[in-house]
Amino acid sequence: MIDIKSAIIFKPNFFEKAEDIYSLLSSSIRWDDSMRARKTASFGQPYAQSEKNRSLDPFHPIMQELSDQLEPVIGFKPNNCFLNFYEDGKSKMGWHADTTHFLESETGVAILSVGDTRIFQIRRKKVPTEILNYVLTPGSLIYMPISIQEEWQHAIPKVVSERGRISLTFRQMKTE
Ligand SMILES: O=C(O)CCC(=O)C(=O)O
Repeated sequence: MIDIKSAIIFKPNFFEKAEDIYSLLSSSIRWDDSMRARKTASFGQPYAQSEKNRSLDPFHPIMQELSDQLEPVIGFKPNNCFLNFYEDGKSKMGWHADTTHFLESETGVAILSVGDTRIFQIRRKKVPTEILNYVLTPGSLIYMPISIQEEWQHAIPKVVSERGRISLTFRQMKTE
């Protein structure tokens, strides 16, 4: 069984200028608003099945800068940056585990936060009352290795807030 607390990397103050990055991304990205729960955007190597047949924009310079900062901490070079824009506290992400077969082995997902603070919850699939809470303040990093996805789910619940949050999620997708 995986020791979840040591598998996860959590750094509340990982990067600077989170407020500037939030302003830049919220105003300058072409957001996909086809989903009700939140807006999304994807850069680099295609991420979702629906993106496989089109080429995405390369990383914005700020994504590249953050990716370079992540590399020594997570041990691999991300090639996709998938953004989630939660415009206010009603916007959320439900319980799920990530699909891992399209990720390079021995990698995972690194999540950087800008904007308003949200709680990141992780629960054991077999014991859903066993929940860990991580407070994702602006400038924070949380990293989940692939290995936890089989036994654990995660979610971003609704909160009471008028303010928005953007997560920048970095992955290394298989390229063939
Ligand atoms: O926005 C977040 O922090 C959650 C991202 C997430 O759950 C995911 O990428 O699987």
